[in-house]
Amino acid sequence: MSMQETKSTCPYCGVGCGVVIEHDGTQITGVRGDPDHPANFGRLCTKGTNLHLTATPVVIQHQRLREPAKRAARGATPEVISWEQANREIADKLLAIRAEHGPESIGIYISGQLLTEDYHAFNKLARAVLGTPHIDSNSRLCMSSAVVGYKQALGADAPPCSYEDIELADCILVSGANPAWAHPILFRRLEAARNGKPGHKLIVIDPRKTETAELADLHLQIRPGTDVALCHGLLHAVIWQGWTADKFIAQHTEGFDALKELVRDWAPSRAAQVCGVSEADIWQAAEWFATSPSALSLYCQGLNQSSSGTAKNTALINLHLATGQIGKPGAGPFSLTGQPNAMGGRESGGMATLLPGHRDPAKAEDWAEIEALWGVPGLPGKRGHTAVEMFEAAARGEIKALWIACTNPAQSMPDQATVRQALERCELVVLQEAFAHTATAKYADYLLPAATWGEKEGTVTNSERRISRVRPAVPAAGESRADWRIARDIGALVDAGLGRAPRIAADGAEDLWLEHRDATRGRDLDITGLSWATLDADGPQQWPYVTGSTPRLYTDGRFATADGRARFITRPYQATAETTSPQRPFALTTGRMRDQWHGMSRSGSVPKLFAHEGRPLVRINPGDAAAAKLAEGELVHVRSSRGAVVLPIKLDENIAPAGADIAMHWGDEFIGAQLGINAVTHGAFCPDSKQPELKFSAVAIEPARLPWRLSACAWVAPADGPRLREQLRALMPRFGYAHCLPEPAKPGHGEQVGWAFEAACSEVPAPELIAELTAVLGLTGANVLSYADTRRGRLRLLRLDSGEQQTAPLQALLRVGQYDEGAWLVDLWRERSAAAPVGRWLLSPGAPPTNPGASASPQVCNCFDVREDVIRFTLARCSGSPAERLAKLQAEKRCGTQCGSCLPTLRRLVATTPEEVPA
Ligand SMILES: Nc1nc2c(c(=O)[nH]1)N[C@H]1C(S)=C(S)[C@@H](COP(=O)(O)OP(=O)(O)OC[C@H]3O[C@@H](n4cnc5c(=O)[nH]c(N)nc54)[C@H](O)[C@@H]3O)O[C@H]1N2
Ligand SMILES: Nc1nc2c(c(=O)[nH]1)N[C@H]1C(S)=C(S)[C@@H](COP(=O)(O)OP(=O)(O)OC[C@H]3O[C@@H](n4cnc5c(=O)[nH]c(N)nc54)[C@H](O)[C@@H]3O)O[C@H]1N2
Ligand code: SF4
Ligand SMILES: [Mo]
Repeated sequence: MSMQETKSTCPYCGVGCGVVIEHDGTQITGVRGDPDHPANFGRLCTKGTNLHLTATPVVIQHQRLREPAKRAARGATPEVISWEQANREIADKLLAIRAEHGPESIGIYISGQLLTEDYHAFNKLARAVLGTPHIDSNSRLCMSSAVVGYKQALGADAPPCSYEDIELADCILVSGANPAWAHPILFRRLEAARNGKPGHKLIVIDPRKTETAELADLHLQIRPGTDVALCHGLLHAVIWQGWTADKFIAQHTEGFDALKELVRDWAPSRAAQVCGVSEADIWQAAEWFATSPSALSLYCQGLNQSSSGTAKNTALINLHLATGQIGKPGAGPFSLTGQPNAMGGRESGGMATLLPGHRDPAKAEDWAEIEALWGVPGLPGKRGHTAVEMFEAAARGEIKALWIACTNPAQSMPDQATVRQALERCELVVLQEAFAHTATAKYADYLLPAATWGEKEGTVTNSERRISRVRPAVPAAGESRADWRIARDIGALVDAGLGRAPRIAADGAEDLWLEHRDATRGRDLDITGLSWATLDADGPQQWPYVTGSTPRLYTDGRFATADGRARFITRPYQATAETTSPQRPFALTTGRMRDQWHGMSRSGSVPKLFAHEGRPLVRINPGDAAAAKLAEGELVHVRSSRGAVVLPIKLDENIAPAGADIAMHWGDEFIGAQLGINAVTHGAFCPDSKQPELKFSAVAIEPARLPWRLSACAWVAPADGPRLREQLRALMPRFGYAHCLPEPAKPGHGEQVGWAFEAACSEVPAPELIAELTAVLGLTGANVLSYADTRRGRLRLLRLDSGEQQTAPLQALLRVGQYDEGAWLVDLWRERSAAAPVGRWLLSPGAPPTNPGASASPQVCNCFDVREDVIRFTLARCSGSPAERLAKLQAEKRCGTQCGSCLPTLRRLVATTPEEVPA
């Protein structure tokens, strides 16, 4: 078939980049940035650039969920069933549970990665069809503090800014966000904007020294959780210096006097002490923010995921209001959205604390309006359980049925012990998923295959309120169906069972969107002037859209409150829900890796995305490690009062003393720890937003004492990869520590995929385990080299690649030993270095004096596979200013010239690699 192109959006982050999908009508073959899309103008980050690799035939066949399936009993292997059977049985079970325990025994848990049309269908399914108020979304873990912050201060949940404000701002304050990794295309825009603007100021507030902080003129490395104290200190400085916008305050705001009263006690000296930063830095930040012609703030989970998440948001908005840095080009409080359509979920009201069109379930008149719009009387009339509350209610046995779509709560929710208990206790767990192997899938009674990126039709809204069309390029994989359709079809059977006409009548994405559009009439997000045809013809548009797109809100100083005045919110600083103690002295934060997405169901299907810092680790400050006598690479228990994970230690200067950091991505798909990283975190949440404090847990970090190490690795043909992965993964729970990760293919070795299984245990692994691994790796027969020292528990089984003996690398290996004994073989395998030169070491204890695999230097540029050692070597010969040296490096090695995700690292390497002056 001929090549075709379809415009859509990237399914990862809330930047909402436009993509052009290249395909032949049946298979996706490539992807590139959409040059016409105003979010990215053709650029994509590493994750977006590799999207087509998540839709290859091998991934579709082995990693997608393609057919409806049912478990006869918990723990049993799911059996494929027809859609008809699945829909009928699920509807019957929901009806039975509803009849016996009432509608409130059903909970729906959905996702900011659904399209607006899916959200709308699920909202009706919950509130109109099933009659339960309990519908919430993973946006509760993500954006709810931002939502409530905006509503309290400005009157509506509406980010007032546009991406172009990044180019227009004179001062940018990034707080609790690491856009260099989490919103890379916006960070590219920020970098470019700074280049063109002498005197531009960038302030970063983050307890970690991130790649975002590296670019900053001023990094306030605060103690985690102290943002409110810092903002109060900044405001105190602003007032003291007379930098307040008095006319603006008088004309357009309410409540400044009460706030002034509160921040009087927050002199920068006191804030500096509480936050652990210098007083001078607070004065400096206040000056830049208040006196720059325009100041923009960008913020994300460092503020939102907190037991005072709303107060952190409003304290920052207070600064904007007090200085008049809002409603004008280049200024305003700009909440970065996490997921691609968290905004759409907020607009369509698919959450426990929201109703369609930014309405409020606490208001009877808002319910009445929705009843009229939907033509359904008797909607639940109250707010339902939010995410943490919903799983707690299920764990208590109050919620009997959970229908989960497009999210992986057994990985991403805090306090996994409670979440797992909830999933186990429910009578019915329905999971609607695009990928087959998520942590939650193990608990599902019914698995419903969802169509996903490249296959779905609808709309999404990005961080700047911009609505884009999502378009299908290829047919849905296998039997998978659009999310809205699955909800609608089961909803229709429930309605029939209750003897009434279907309450979700829409047939198709556009129909659903039109219903959603109606709910916005006369509201702050009114899009009644926008049509599907306009979106198709004119491209993405920003709401509100009555007569046209709206790039910026509140330009006339009128806010979305009843009286048009913004509110200063007066909230005292409060410490985190948990605090560190001598028993648990480390403040653990969790966040994102640059090249992976959440539970990695999609991004983890691309081996090359593991090349950048893709290992499970806990990072701590080298000083703390020395004091606790912990060495790099040592396995430790990271333990909170709720649970523990075992991980290798990484010493990292960028982590403050008494801090610790683990990427949020590690769950039981990739590491052996059954409950994953969120075994450790807790469900304490902000009282206003109900968003849990995922950014702070008090933990102990102690040696794990697992001296026996085992590595099992093999390169295989792509079609054999999934089998190998599944067999290795199945063995992970049998070790004290284990991970199983794909190894990016090496140039010149074709399409082979590698899987590396590394594990540790307290005693010599049992012979049965060794026998199982030997079989999984096929390490039997005449061509296997073996060495065993049973007395010392050492074992090596090796097979070389076929071909030229002198150059053949290791194809597969199994090694057992204490600690690092024989670990060099894994480097040799990974780098595909010739084994012959170290031949005599292969089967004897110890390591060769120089290990041909050990030179492996970390990958920096993912697009062109350029490594750190090559970059340093090249830079040593590049002269000139930092910018000139970077340009020369890029001209020679091309690193950082495509997606640009590695630019922050390249700049650091330029700064730390001196030019070698010829002798
Ligand atoms: N590569 C990648 N990008 C993503 C995602 C992904 O999975 N991978 N997910 C997307 C989603 S859903 C989201 S929500 C966003 C999240 O985007 P971000 O919020 O930018 O990312 P995080 O790494 O979660 O956290 C940001 C920073 O908060 C800091 N922090 C921790 N505690 C505090 C504190 O008390 N105060 C302050 N000021 N800072 C603190 C952390 O050190 C961290 O650097 O990323 C989106 N983009
Ligand atoms: N410790 C810790 N935990 C965190 C966070 C943190 O910073 N630290 N961050 C929190 C935040 S901000 C977020 S947003 C959450 C994210 O947490 P999750 O929502 O659990 O993350 P994902 O892995 O993106 O889950 C989305 C699932 O939907 C599936 N999917 C993809 N496309 C489709 C589709 O079209 N239809 C359907 N039905 N399924 C699809 C994917 O395979 C994937 O399993 O994690 C939260 N958890
Ligand atoms: S910044 Fe990257 S992950 Fe986010 S939408 Fe753009 S390409 Fe996708
Ligand atoms: Mo998120």
